[in-house]
Amino acid sequence: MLSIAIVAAVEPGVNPLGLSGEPELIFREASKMGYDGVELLIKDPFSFDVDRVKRLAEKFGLSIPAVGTGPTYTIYGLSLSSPKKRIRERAIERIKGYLEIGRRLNSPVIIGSVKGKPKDRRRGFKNLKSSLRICAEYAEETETRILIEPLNRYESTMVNTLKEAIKLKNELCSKKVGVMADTFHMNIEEKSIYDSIIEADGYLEHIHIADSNRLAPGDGHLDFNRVMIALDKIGYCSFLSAEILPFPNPREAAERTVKYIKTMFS
Ligand code: LER
Ligand code: MN
Repeated sequence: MLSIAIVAAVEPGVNPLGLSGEPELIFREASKMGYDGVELLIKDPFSFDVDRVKRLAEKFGLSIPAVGTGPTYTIYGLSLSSPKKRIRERAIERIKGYLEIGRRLNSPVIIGSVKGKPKDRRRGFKNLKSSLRICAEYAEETETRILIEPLNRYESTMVNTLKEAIKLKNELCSKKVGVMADTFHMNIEEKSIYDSIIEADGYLEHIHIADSNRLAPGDGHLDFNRVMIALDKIGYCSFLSAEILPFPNPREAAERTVKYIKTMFS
């Protein structure tokens, strides 16, 4: 059975692809709209009020299917592939902070933008791999999970396709590392979104959904019917998490998404 979540930021100063604002309001609205979960995009893993969102998730009967780490790179400029050792160390420290949150919420931690965009790709990839080994060890110690998310080439030069994510996952040889997808990035990088989903059979643990232009599903030219058929073929039964531009406004985009996707569930 598929579930649907909306990405949300509850700290000030985060530009979310989804909802943003006061946590109680977000959880209340998401449950009223018919969502099953709220995926948290977190800016500061060290000051984040985990107990509060845990209480709210319980109060409104919602899951927290994943924790996003993007601001580590997009706000603080830290990446796991940086040529500078100190930058990588700081990025790793933050990811450990996110994994602590993941442990308390029982949610996997997404490794997306924090993979970075180093000029020297070969060296960057070596650095990324050694940083991820440290993160994976910490995930093993804390019984948490890391999900590698391929992004489009304009946002990261490290891991752009599902195939690359699966290869990296296998090379890391850790039971605590998995793979996720994002239909917006796939539309730019994959030969076929639908075939790539089928080829990722047995690997996909989480999915971000947005249309071709990152608007709400249905507002672009992706064929979500075919996405659903491909997901059904591989028996995917986890979350579809809407990571969408807040247009025409955050609430309307979130409402349109849940309505559109739920008609497909049936
Ligand atoms: C950024 O475009 C994105 O898709 C995020 O999920 C990655 O951190
Ligand atoms: Mn994403």
